[in-house]
Amino acid sequence: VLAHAAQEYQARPPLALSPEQAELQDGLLDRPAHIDPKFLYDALGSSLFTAITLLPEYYPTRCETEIFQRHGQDIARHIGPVQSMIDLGAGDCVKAERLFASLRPRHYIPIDISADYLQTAVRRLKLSYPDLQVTAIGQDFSQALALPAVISTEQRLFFYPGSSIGNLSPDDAHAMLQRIRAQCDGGGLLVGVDRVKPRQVLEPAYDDALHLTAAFNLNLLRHVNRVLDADFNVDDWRHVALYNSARSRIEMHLEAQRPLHVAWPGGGRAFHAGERIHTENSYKFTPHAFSDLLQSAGFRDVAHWSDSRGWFSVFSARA
Ligand code: AVJ
Repeated sequence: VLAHAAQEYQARPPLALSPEQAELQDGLLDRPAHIDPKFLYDALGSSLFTAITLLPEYYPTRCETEIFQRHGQDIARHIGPVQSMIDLGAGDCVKAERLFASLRPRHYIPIDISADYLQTAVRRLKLSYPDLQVTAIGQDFSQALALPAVISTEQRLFFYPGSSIGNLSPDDAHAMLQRIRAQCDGGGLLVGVDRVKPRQVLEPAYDDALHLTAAFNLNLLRHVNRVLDADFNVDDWRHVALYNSARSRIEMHLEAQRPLHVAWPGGGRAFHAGERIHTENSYKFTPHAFSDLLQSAGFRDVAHWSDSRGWFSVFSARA
Protein backbone atom coordinates (compact mmCIF):
# COMPACT_ATOMS: atom_id res chain seq x y z
CA VAL A 1 0.00 0.00 0.00
CA LEU A 2 2.80 2.37 0.92
CA ALA A 3 4.71 1.69 -2.27
CA HIS A 4 1.55 2.31 -4.23
CA ALA A 5 0.91 5.58 -2.36
CA ALA A 6 4.48 6.70 -2.97
CA GLN A 7 4.11 5.95 -6.64
CA GLU A 8 0.87 7.89 -6.80
CA TYR A 9 2.58 10.75 -5.00
CA GLN A 10 5.28 10.90 -7.63
CA ALA A 11 3.01 10.29 -10.57
CA ARG A 12 1.07 13.57 -10.16
CA PRO A 13 1.55 16.73 -8.14
CA PRO A 14 0.22 16.12 -4.61
CA LEU A 15 -1.86 19.30 -4.58
CA ALA A 16 -3.57 18.92 -7.95
CA LEU A 17 -7.16 19.96 -7.34
CA SER A 18 -10.19 19.03 -9.41
CA PRO A 19 -11.97 22.04 -10.99
CA GLU A 20 -14.67 21.70 -8.31
CA GLN A 21 -12.07 21.63 -5.52
CA ALA A 22 -10.20 24.57 -7.02
CA GLU A 23 -13.44 26.56 -7.23
CA LEU A 24 -14.19 25.84 -3.56
CA GLN A 25 -10.67 26.70 -2.44
CA ASP A 26 -10.64 29.98 -4.39
CA GLY A 27 -13.97 31.01 -2.86
CA LEU A 28 -12.88 30.11 0.66
CA LEU A 29 -9.64 32.09 0.33
CA ASP A 30 -11.45 35.17 -1.00
CA ARG A 31 -12.29 38.07 1.33
CA PRO A 32 -15.10 37.87 2.13
CA ALA A 33 -15.24 34.10 1.64
CA HIS A 34 -17.96 32.66 -0.58
CA ILE A 35 -19.23 29.26 -1.71
CA ASP A 36 -21.45 28.82 -4.77
CA PRO A 37 -25.06 27.92 -3.85
CA LYS A 38 -24.91 24.87 -6.15
CA PHE A 39 -23.06 23.18 -3.24
CA LEU A 40 -26.30 23.34 -1.24
CA TYR A 41 -27.64 20.47 -3.35
CA ASP A 42 -26.18 17.16 -2.31
CA ALA A 43 -28.76 14.40 -1.70
CA LEU A 44 -29.62 15.67 1.80
CA GLY A 45 -29.61 19.30 0.66
CA SER A 46 -32.07 18.52 -2.15
CA SER A 47 -34.35 16.74 0.36
CA LEU A 48 -34.08 19.67 2.78
CA PHE A 49 -35.01 22.08 0.00
CA THR A 50 -38.09 19.97 -0.80
CA ALA A 51 -39.02 20.16 2.90
CA ILE A 52 -38.50 23.95 2.86
CA THR A 53 -41.07 24.27 0.07
CA LEU A 54 -43.67 22.87 2.52
CA LEU A 55 -42.95 25.49 5.22
CA PRO A 56 -45.63 28.12 5.87
CA GLU A 57 -42.97 30.86 5.66
CA TYR A 58 -41.60 29.74 2.28
CA TYR A 59 -44.25 31.21 -0.04
CA PRO A 60 -42.56 31.01 -3.52
CA THR A 61 -43.42 27.40 -4.33
CA ARG A 62 -47.08 27.77 -3.28
CA CYS A 63 -47.41 31.06 -5.20
CA GLU A 64 -45.98 29.48 -8.34
CA THR A 65 -48.28 26.46 -7.99
CA GLU A 66 -51.25 28.82 -7.66
CA ILE A 67 -50.20 30.61 -10.86
CA PHE A 68 -49.95 27.33 -12.81
CA GLN A 69 -53.33 26.21 -11.45
CA ARG A 70 -55.18 29.45 -12.15
CA HIS A 71 -53.54 30.41 -15.43
CA GLY A 72 -52.35 27.05 -16.77
CA GLN A 73 -54.57 27.14 -19.85
CA ASP A 74 -53.54 30.68 -20.72
CA ILE A 75 -49.89 29.85 -20.21
CA ALA A 76 -50.13 26.71 -22.37
CA ARG A 77 -51.78 28.75 -25.13
CA HIS A 78 -49.00 31.33 -25.01
CA ILE A 79 -46.33 28.61 -25.21
CA GLY A 80 -47.91 26.66 -28.08
CA PRO A 81 -46.92 23.10 -29.03
CA VAL A 82 -44.00 21.55 -27.14
CA GLN A 83 -41.78 18.78 -28.47
CA SER A 84 -39.02 18.77 -25.83
CA MET A 85 -39.35 20.17 -22.34
CA ILE A 86 -35.96 20.93 -20.81
CA ASP A 87 -36.21 21.32 -17.04
CA LEU A 88 -33.33 23.36 -15.57
CA GLY A 89 -32.72 22.30 -11.97
CA ALA A 90 -35.48 19.68 -12.07
CA GLY A 91 -34.98 18.36 -8.51
CA ASP A 92 -37.89 15.99 -7.82
CA CYS A 93 -39.47 16.82 -11.25
CA VAL A 94 -42.82 17.51 -9.54
CA LYS A 95 -43.30 20.99 -11.02
CA ALA A 96 -42.83 19.81 -14.59
CA GLU A 97 -45.04 16.79 -13.97
CA ARG A 98 -47.96 19.07 -13.06
CA LEU A 99 -47.63 20.73 -16.49
CA PHE A 100 -47.48 17.52 -18.54
CA ALA A 101 -51.29 17.42 -18.88
CA SER A 102 -51.54 20.93 -20.38
CA LEU A 103 -48.23 21.13 -22.30
CA ARG A 104 -48.13 17.50 -23.51
CA PRO A 105 -44.37 17.26 -24.23
CA ARG A 106 -43.15 14.18 -26.15
CA HIS A 107 -39.72 14.29 -24.59
CA TYR A 108 -38.83 15.42 -21.08
CA ILE A 109 -35.21 16.36 -20.29
CA PRO A 110 -34.64 17.06 -16.59
CA ILE A 111 -31.21 18.52 -15.75
CA ASP A 112 -29.95 18.71 -12.19
CA ILE A 113 -26.58 18.94 -10.48
CA SER A 114 -27.78 16.43 -7.87
CA ALA A 115 -27.63 13.37 -10.15
CA ASP A 116 -28.63 10.75 -7.56
CA TYR A 117 -31.66 12.69 -6.42
CA LEU A 118 -32.67 13.14 -10.06
CA GLN A 119 -32.32 9.40 -10.81
CA THR A 120 -34.78 8.52 -8.05
CA ALA A 121 -37.28 11.06 -9.34
CA VAL A 122 -36.91 9.85 -12.93
CA ARG A 123 -37.48 6.19 -12.00
CA ARG A 124 -40.81 7.20 -10.46
CA LEU A 125 -41.70 9.36 -13.47
CA LYS A 126 -41.01 6.62 -16.03
CA LEU A 127 -43.50 4.33 -14.26
CA SER A 128 -46.24 6.98 -14.30
CA TYR A 129 -45.66 8.12 -17.91
CA PRO A 130 -44.64 5.08 -19.97
CA ASP A 131 -45.18 6.96 -23.27
CA LEU A 132 -43.01 9.91 -22.35
CA GLN A 133 -39.41 9.81 -23.52
CA VAL A 134 -37.22 10.88 -20.59
CA THR A 135 -33.54 11.82 -20.81
CA ALA A 136 -32.14 12.70 -17.39
CA ILE A 137 -28.93 14.75 -17.32
CA GLY A 138 -26.91 15.04 -14.10
CA GLN A 139 -25.07 18.24 -14.89
CA ASP A 140 -24.11 21.63 -13.55
CA PHE A 141 -25.69 23.92 -16.16
CA SER A 142 -24.53 27.14 -14.48
CA GLN A 143 -21.54 27.62 -16.82
CA ALA A 144 -22.52 25.87 -20.03
CA LEU A 145 -25.62 24.27 -21.44
CA ALA A 146 -24.67 21.13 -23.38
CA LEU A 147 -27.62 19.12 -24.69
CA PRO A 148 -27.15 15.69 -26.27
CA ALA A 149 -28.00 15.33 -29.96
CA VAL A 150 -31.02 13.07 -29.25
CA ILE A 151 -32.96 16.15 -28.20
CA SER A 152 -34.87 17.56 -31.13
CA THR A 153 -34.26 21.22 -31.84
CA GLU A 154 -37.94 21.58 -32.83
CA GLN A 155 -40.36 23.26 -30.40
CA ARG A 156 -38.10 23.29 -27.43
CA LEU A 157 -39.39 24.67 -24.16
CA PHE A 158 -36.91 25.59 -21.45
CA PHE A 159 -38.55 25.35 -18.02
CA TYR A 160 -36.74 27.30 -15.31
CA PRO A 161 -39.17 27.49 -12.39
CA GLY A 162 -38.98 28.32 -8.70
CA SER A 163 -37.00 31.59 -9.09
CA SER A 164 -33.77 29.61 -9.38
CA ILE A 165 -32.60 32.28 -11.82
CA GLY A 166 -32.56 34.55 -8.75
CA ASN A 167 -29.41 32.76 -7.57
CA LEU A 168 -27.48 34.44 -10.40
CA SER A 169 -26.07 37.97 -10.39
CA PRO A 170 -27.77 40.29 -12.90
CA ASP A 171 -24.85 39.79 -15.34
CA ASP A 172 -24.87 36.00 -14.94
CA ALA A 173 -28.68 35.89 -15.28
CA HIS A 174 -28.38 37.85 -18.54
CA ALA A 175 -25.69 35.45 -19.80
CA MET A 176 -27.76 32.42 -18.78
CA LEU A 177 -30.84 33.76 -20.61
CA GLN A 178 -28.74 34.40 -23.72
CA ARG A 179 -27.41 30.83 -23.54
CA ILE A 180 -30.94 29.46 -23.23
CA ARG A 181 -32.12 31.58 -26.12
CA ALA A 182 -29.26 30.36 -28.31
CA GLN A 183 -30.44 26.78 -27.65
CA CYS A 184 -34.14 27.23 -28.34
CA ASP A 185 -34.41 29.07 -31.62
CA GLY A 186 -38.11 29.28 -32.40
CA GLY A 187 -38.96 27.73 -29.05
CA GLY A 188 -39.68 29.29 -25.74
CA LEU A 189 -38.88 29.80 -22.10
CA LEU A 190 -41.14 29.44 -19.07
CA VAL A 191 -39.46 30.95 -16.02
CA GLY A 192 -40.54 31.70 -12.45
CA VAL A 193 -39.26 34.77 -10.60
CA ASP A 194 -39.74 36.00 -7.07
CA ARG A 195 -40.84 39.60 -6.62
CA VAL A 196 -39.63 42.50 -4.55
CA LYS A 197 -41.70 42.71 -1.39
CA PRO A 198 -41.43 43.82 2.24
CA ARG A 199 -38.54 42.50 4.32
CA GLN A 200 -41.12 41.24 6.88
CA VAL A 201 -42.26 38.66 4.31
CA LEU A 202 -38.90 37.91 2.70
CA GLU A 203 -36.69 37.30 5.72
CA PRO A 204 -38.82 34.67 7.51
CA ALA A 205 -39.01 32.73 4.21
CA TYR A 206 -35.22 32.32 4.46
CA ASP A 207 -35.00 32.04 8.27
CA ASP A 208 -37.90 29.84 9.30
CA ALA A 209 -39.02 28.98 12.83
CA LEU A 210 -38.22 25.27 12.44
CA HIS A 211 -34.67 26.12 11.28
CA LEU A 212 -34.94 23.98 8.16
CA THR A 213 -33.28 26.73 6.11
CA ALA A 214 -30.51 26.90 8.72
CA ALA A 215 -29.99 23.13 8.32
CA PHE A 216 -30.05 23.53 4.52
CA ASN A 217 -27.39 26.25 4.69
CA LEU A 218 -25.19 24.44 7.27
CA ASN A 219 -25.40 21.15 5.34
CA LEU A 220 -23.42 22.89 2.59
CA LEU A 221 -20.38 22.68 4.90
CA ARG A 222 -20.72 18.89 5.09
CA HIS A 223 -20.90 18.77 1.29
CA VAL A 224 -17.75 20.92 1.12
CA ASN A 225 -16.03 18.61 3.64
CA ARG A 226 -16.68 15.67 1.30
CA VAL A 227 -15.68 17.43 -1.92
CA LEU A 228 -12.61 19.25 -0.59
CA ASP A 229 -11.74 16.90 2.31
CA ALA A 230 -12.06 19.95 4.56
CA ASP A 231 -12.69 19.89 8.32
CA PHE A 232 -15.60 22.32 8.79
CA ASN A 233 -17.45 21.69 12.04
CA VAL A 234 -21.12 22.54 11.53
CA ASP A 235 -21.49 23.46 15.24
CA ASP A 236 -19.04 26.35 14.81
CA TRP A 237 -21.30 28.16 12.34
CA ARG A 238 -24.58 30.04 12.43
CA HIS A 239 -27.12 30.58 9.62
CA VAL A 240 -27.73 34.23 8.67
CA ALA A 241 -30.35 35.39 6.13
CA LEU A 242 -31.03 39.04 5.43
CA TYR A 243 -32.63 41.16 2.75
CA ASN A 244 -30.26 43.56 0.99
CA SER A 245 -32.83 46.04 -0.30
CA ALA A 246 -30.26 48.14 -2.22
CA ARG A 247 -29.49 45.07 -4.35
CA SER A 248 -32.97 43.50 -4.20
CA ARG A 249 -31.67 40.23 -2.90
CA ILE A 250 -31.87 37.87 0.03
CA GLU A 251 -28.36 36.92 1.13
CA MET A 252 -27.54 33.77 3.01
CA HIS A 253 -24.31 33.57 4.99
CA LEU A 254 -22.66 31.24 7.47
CA GLU A 255 -21.15 33.11 10.40
CA ALA A 256 -18.26 31.78 12.51
CA GLN A 257 -19.32 31.54 16.15
CA ARG A 258 -15.77 31.74 17.51
CA PRO A 259 -12.27 32.21 16.10
CA LEU A 260 -11.44 29.05 14.20
CA HIS A 261 -9.31 27.48 11.53
CA VAL A 262 -10.49 25.36 8.64
CA ALA A 263 -8.03 23.09 6.83
CA TRP A 264 -8.06 21.02 3.66
CA PRO A 265 -5.25 19.19 1.82
CA GLY A 266 -2.88 21.87 0.59
CA GLY A 267 -4.70 24.78 2.17
CA GLY A 268 -6.60 26.33 5.01
CA ARG A 269 -7.82 29.57 6.46
CA ALA A 270 -8.55 31.26 9.77
CA PHE A 271 -11.91 32.92 10.44
CA HIS A 272 -12.46 35.39 13.26
CA ALA A 273 -15.61 35.30 15.39
CA GLY A 274 -18.46 36.86 13.39
CA GLU A 275 -16.71 36.46 10.03
CA ARG A 276 -19.02 35.19 7.31
CA ILE A 277 -19.04 32.93 4.28
CA HIS A 278 -21.52 34.14 1.66
CA THR A 279 -23.44 31.08 0.43
CA GLU A 280 -26.39 32.35 -1.62
CA ASN A 281 -28.07 35.32 -3.24
CA SER A 282 -31.73 35.13 -4.12
CA TYR A 283 -32.59 38.13 -6.30
CA LYS A 284 -36.09 39.59 -6.26
CA PHE A 285 -37.49 41.39 -9.32
CA THR A 286 -40.21 43.76 -10.33
CA PRO A 287 -42.15 42.44 -13.35
CA HIS A 288 -40.85 45.43 -15.30
CA ALA A 289 -37.20 44.71 -14.46
CA PHE A 290 -37.48 41.04 -15.36
CA SER A 291 -39.31 41.78 -18.59
CA ASP A 292 -36.45 44.14 -19.54
CA LEU A 293 -33.92 41.44 -18.68
CA LEU A 294 -35.68 38.94 -20.96
CA GLN A 295 -35.82 41.44 -23.81
CA SER A 296 -32.19 42.46 -23.38
CA ALA A 297 -31.29 38.75 -23.74
CA GLY A 298 -33.18 38.67 -27.05
CA PHE A 299 -36.52 37.18 -26.02
CA ARG A 300 -39.76 38.53 -27.48
CA ASP A 301 -43.52 38.05 -26.94
CA VAL A 302 -43.01 38.38 -23.21
CA ALA A 303 -46.09 37.60 -21.10
CA HIS A 304 -46.41 37.18 -17.37
CA TRP A 305 -48.86 35.96 -14.75
CA SER A 306 -48.94 36.53 -10.98
CA ASP A 307 -50.49 34.98 -7.89
CA SER A 308 -53.34 36.79 -6.13
CA ARG A 309 -50.98 38.61 -3.73
CA GLY A 310 -48.52 39.66 -6.44
CA TRP A 311 -45.65 37.93 -4.66
CA PHE A 312 -44.38 35.79 -7.53
CA SER A 313 -44.47 35.91 -11.33
CA VAL A 314 -44.28 33.35 -14.12
CA PHE A 315 -42.95 34.62 -17.45
CA SER A 316 -43.37 33.04 -20.86
CA ALA A 317 -41.30 34.32 -23.75
CA ARG A 318 -40.36 33.26 -27.27
CA ALA A 319 -36.80 32.93 -28.49
C1 AVJ B 1 -34.15 27.10 -5.19
C2 AVJ B 1 -32.84 29.06 -5.51
C3 AVJ B 1 -35.20 29.17 -5.73
O1 AVJ B 1 -33.64 31.14 -3.62
O2 AVJ B 1 -35.59 30.71 -2.81
C4 AVJ B 1 -34.53 28.37 -0.42
C5 AVJ B 1 -33.21 28.33 -2.65
N1 AVJ B 1 -32.52 29.10 -0.40
N2 AVJ B 1 -34.25 28.77 0.83
C6 AVJ B 1 -34.52 30.35 -3.28
C7 AVJ B 1 -33.42 28.60 -1.19
C8 AVJ B 1 -33.03 29.19 0.84
C9 AVJ B 1 -34.30 28.85 -3.51
N3 AVJ B 1 -34.11 28.55 -4.97
